[in-house]
Amino acid sequence: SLLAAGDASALAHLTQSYNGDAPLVGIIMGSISDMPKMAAACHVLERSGVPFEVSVVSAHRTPDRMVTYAKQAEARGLQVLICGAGGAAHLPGMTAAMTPLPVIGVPVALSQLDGQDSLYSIVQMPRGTPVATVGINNSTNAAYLALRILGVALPRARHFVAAAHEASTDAAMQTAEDLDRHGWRKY
Ligand code: RP5
Repeated sequence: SLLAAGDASALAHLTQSYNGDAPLVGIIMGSISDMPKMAAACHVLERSGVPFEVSVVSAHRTPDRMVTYAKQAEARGLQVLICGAGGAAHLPGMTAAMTPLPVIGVPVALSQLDGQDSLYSIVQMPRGTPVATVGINNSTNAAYLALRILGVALPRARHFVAAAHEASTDAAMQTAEDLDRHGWRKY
């Protein structure tokens, strides 16, 4: 098990895979307090039908667990990692340093600095060890980016992304029709 002795058993339920098959996407976050912001990624992946797992892994509270997770990720069959962290957000960069898999970072906003600290920590990786960084608290985009990466070789992921984009286009045009009803739209 990836759960180190001493990890709160309350976290155990988070280390599980969804949708039955071996997970292709691994979602990790520095603290259970990140979960409200990371849940959106889980919901997108759940809807896509692409198997994923979610777990709490902290770079400073459980560094050995982070090393184990990152180093075993590829052999365990994961293909993309999503890492959410707040403050001095070193989890995504440290993870990227220990795996060749693509790593997507989600800056989580804490009460200080509005998440700009997390954003800068994650996006400013030195050359050679990139973390694909999405917007502050935007784990939705992290999930869609993971699906786009998987979509290169996985039709199910590609089709889900295309359908989701089509739905967002329909919703935008529906809004435009609302404007038409008022006679406000000129383009
Ligand atoms: C980071 O510290 C976590 O990613 C979280 O965003 C932040 C605060 O953690 P808690 O003190 O709420 O556990 O490592």
